[in-house]
Amino acid sequence: MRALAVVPTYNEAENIEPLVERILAQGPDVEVLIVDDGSPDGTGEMADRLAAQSDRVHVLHRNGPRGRGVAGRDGFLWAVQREGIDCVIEMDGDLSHDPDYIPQMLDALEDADIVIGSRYIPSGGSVKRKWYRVLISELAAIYTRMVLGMWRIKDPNSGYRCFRCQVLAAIDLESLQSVGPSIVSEVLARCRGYRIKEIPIVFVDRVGGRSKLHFGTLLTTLALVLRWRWRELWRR
Ligand SMILES: Nc1nc2c(ncn2[C@@H]2O[C@H](COP(=O)(O)OP(=O)(O)OP(=O)(O)O)[C@@H](O)[C@H]2O)c(=O)[nH]1
Ligand SMILES: [Mg+2]
Repeated sequence: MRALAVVPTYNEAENIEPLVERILAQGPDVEVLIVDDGSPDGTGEMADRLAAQSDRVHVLHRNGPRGRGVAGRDGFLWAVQREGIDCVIEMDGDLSHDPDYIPQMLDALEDADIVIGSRYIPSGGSVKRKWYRVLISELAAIYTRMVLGMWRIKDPNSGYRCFRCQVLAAIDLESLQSVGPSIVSEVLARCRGYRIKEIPIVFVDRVGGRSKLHFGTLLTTLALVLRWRWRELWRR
């Protein structure tokens, strides 16, 4: 199975090289697309250098308004338009998502359409995270499961996931509205009806670089989840 890891980056200069190296080490059928929003710290230029060294590394430089959501969407669009990609792995560029889980994700995709790397099933978890961040994340997961009516999925806000390309091609990526990290739950909400499986992952809090997630962004995300669900029910 040919897999493409889509990694949105903004100021990940400290992380990008080891991350790409570790993704490529997962096997010859694994490629990586870095979607950079003109990072002032030079992440985009580093990505270009890595792409010059390996034909399994690709870079998409975005112009215009930046955001984790729009960058992720453009990465997915790039993947579905490219010939020969069977599945897309979505992951962060800060090494919080360990590339060593990729083979397990691809195995799990044999009898699923989407595989979620889950912190909230047995053997999953978070390390080096401050207790209040873990608590907020757990509460946000319960909220999202409840509002979306996807109670079976324990970690709906995990940004470490793998999709069969057909799924991404079918969910009308162009019409996604999220600019920021709410893209994760917006995409999931559109995947109702597909075979979704979770595998345990241990999330490691970022060591290098700085978080771009603010409390306000989190609140906006929770409000958006409610809005999408409301619209979905209204249309029925
Ligand atoms: N292209 C692009 N990527 C972004 C943008 N904002 C964040 N990212 C990337 O999205 C991923 C997740 O962002 P983080 O800042 O780590 O947010 P988080 O993982 O939710 O929060 P932390 O736990 O604090 O790290 C990282 O790879 C970021 O570099 C953006 O505006 N544009
Ligand atoms: Mg992070």
